[in-house]
Amino acid sequence: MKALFLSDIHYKGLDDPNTALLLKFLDTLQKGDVLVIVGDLFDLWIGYDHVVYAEYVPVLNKFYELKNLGVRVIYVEGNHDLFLGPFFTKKLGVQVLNREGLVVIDNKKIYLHHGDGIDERGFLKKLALGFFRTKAAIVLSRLIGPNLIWKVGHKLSHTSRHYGPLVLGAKQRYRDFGKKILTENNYDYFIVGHTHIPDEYEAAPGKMYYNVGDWVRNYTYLEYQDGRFTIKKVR
Ligand SMILES: [Mn+2]
Repeated sequence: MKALFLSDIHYKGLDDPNTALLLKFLDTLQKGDVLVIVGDLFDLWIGYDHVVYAEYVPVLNKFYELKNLGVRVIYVEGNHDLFLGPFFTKKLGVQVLNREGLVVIDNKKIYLHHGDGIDERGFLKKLALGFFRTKAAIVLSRLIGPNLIWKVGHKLSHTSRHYGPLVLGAKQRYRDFGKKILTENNYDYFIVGHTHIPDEYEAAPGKMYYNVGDWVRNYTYLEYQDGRFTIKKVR
């Protein structure tokens, strides 16, 4: 049994150069394996109960295949992919977590967190990030409709796509955050994304912190196999 952890692919649709790479990667999963999306797999997903974005059909079909194959899929909503349920939960059999939550894989207690909200500076940014996860945001997205969301959302996402150097000290603050969660609770692992910077850190004896990285610059993922975690490169 293996578990693969992916984060911040920021998949944009059929013209995305990572399309073949992503589909091939998902094909490596076998019955009994676990796939964990640590958020922002999609560059834009604001979910509706019965409508999906046409550009994502091949990837969604892959999720459907994984369900039928007997792969357990866990999806932590990021700040670019929101309101995945009930399509993902009911139709694709995916366990969806709203930004963070505890899962048990191979008897190990793993706390998953997309990573937004840990190091955001400024009141307005915090307020905006918080708002996106509320019921009011769902109602608003229903009013706006998927066509306009796709058009405007992608424009906004592109302009915010300049992943500059991390705010000074952010790497340490992420580690500190993970360490706090790990030491205050009886968890074994803290796994996060969002910064796009892969990282590995022993927060306390036997308690590990991992940042999964991204497929924008680093092309990394985290693999769990035979009781060991390893950060690997997809290409
Ligand atoms: Mn993110």
